[in-house]
Amino acid sequence: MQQRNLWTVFSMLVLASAVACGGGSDSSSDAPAAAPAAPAFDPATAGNVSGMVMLNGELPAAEDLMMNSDPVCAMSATDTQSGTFVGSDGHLGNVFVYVKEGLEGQRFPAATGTVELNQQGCRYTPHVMGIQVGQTFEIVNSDPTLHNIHATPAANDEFNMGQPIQGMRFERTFDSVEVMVPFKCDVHGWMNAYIGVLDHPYFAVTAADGMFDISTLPPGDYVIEAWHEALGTQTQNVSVATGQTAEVSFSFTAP
Ligand SMILES: [Cu+2]
Repeated sequence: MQQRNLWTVFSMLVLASAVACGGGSDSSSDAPAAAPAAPAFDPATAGNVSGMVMLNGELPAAEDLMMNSDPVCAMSATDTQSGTFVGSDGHLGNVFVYVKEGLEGQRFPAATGTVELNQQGCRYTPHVMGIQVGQTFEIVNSDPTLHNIHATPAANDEFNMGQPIQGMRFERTFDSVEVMVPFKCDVHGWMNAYIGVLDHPYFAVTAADGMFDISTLPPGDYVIEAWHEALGTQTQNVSVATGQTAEVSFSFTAP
């Protein structure tokens, strides 16, 4: 009992000294000057960018992935089509569209919601996605087989981890802007995915109809880039005005 009281007193002393130190450092005149805060962005002044990614020519037939090397995959996969060429009626999906230039000097806190890269049916879902620097994303194995997730970034830290058991999950973040971070599975050579890492939340991935929306942008002049894993990148300049939606379209040529 006596020992417990001593611990209580000790804990209070530690707490008190921590508070005192915290308060003292603020008033120190030797403290380095903090970086100037970026001007606060008022969402009431925002505008939007929306548009479409088109494909000139015929959409290549989706590659039918051969999953025979893993009987679990061969038996359970419901979708065996590669995600590289997805689209309909001249529109292109799985294109990462984002603000490449124009937001320099502005700070946007990382989104707090966790996004998921799922391994399901021996494919990655989604095939293309975006996150912010510092934002947590979760890698999940939904299959009753071993996946080995291998990120091969250029600007961020590489990692390579096995998930042998269905239901396993782990969390990761990236520290640097990178478009795009490739992912592959070292067990199943057909599995690949791409994650765009940005220091702002202004990105989208086109669905099969090629449409995208990037909303609540500060007014300004921007370079918008569209990235496709096989067809490369294209850029467009756009001016965003308060309360307006600027239309932008991209057109890739089929291989
Ligand atoms: Cu795998």
